[in-house]
Amino acid sequence: MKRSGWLLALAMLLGTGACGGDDEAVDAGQIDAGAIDAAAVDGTPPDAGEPDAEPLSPYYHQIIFNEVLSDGTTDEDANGDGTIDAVEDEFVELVNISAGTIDISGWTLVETDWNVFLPRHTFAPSTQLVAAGAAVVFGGGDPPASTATVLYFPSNAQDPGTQYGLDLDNDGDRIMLRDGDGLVVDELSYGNEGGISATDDESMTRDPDLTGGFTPHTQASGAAGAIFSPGTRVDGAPF
Ligand SMILES: [Ca+2]
Ligand SMILES: [Ca+2]
Ligand SMILES: [Ca+2]
Ligand SMILES: [Ca+2]
Repeated sequence: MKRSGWLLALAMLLGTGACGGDDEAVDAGQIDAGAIDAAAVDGTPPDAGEPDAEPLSPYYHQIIFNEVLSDGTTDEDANGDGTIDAVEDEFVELVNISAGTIDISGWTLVETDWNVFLPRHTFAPSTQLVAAGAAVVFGGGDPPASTATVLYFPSNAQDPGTQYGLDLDNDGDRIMLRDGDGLVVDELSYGNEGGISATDDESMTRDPDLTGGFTPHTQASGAAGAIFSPGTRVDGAPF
């Protein structure tokens, strides 16, 4: 098969031409060829879209998704940088629910409806998440400074194809946290990817924090009308 045909076939396999439907509609020409070539070399199969199809990390569910804002077009500024931005204010909030500090250096966040091979964020060397600590990754912008227990990051993939930040589609997506070996630590599907319902104008959060199922943030116990709580519990208390 000619290279152009091979790329087209792979693009179709990845569903890259059919993603979006909201503000993150993309052009198939933005597929990261380097990432695809690397994936082909190491034999990583295209994602089958089945939650349990991938091997699990020894850290499976020791760090979990606790809150996700896929709709960056809310009436508030999630990352606190003074600008409400559909891409930059999206976020995922991860919490270490194990008993000890976990080194998350080289771990990645991946969304799977566009390009499973292209991490939206890779945690830098020497990144340690303490027990009960949170790590919040925003789509971009200028997040708050990290503290001893809450780490804040803008998504950092250094590639033109990552212009959509975390690329959390409003109508549905499947996101994964992978360890340094690429093994699944936690995953979350919402909206048209199955799993929990997608929400507009507010985040999806566990109620109660850490242990409960996901619900729209304003409906979580203690929210008091808050539409999200990146880096804190629903009621604003620290983890
Ligand atoms: Ca979005
Ligand atoms: Ca902002
Ligand atoms: Ca996506
Ligand atoms: Ca929260």
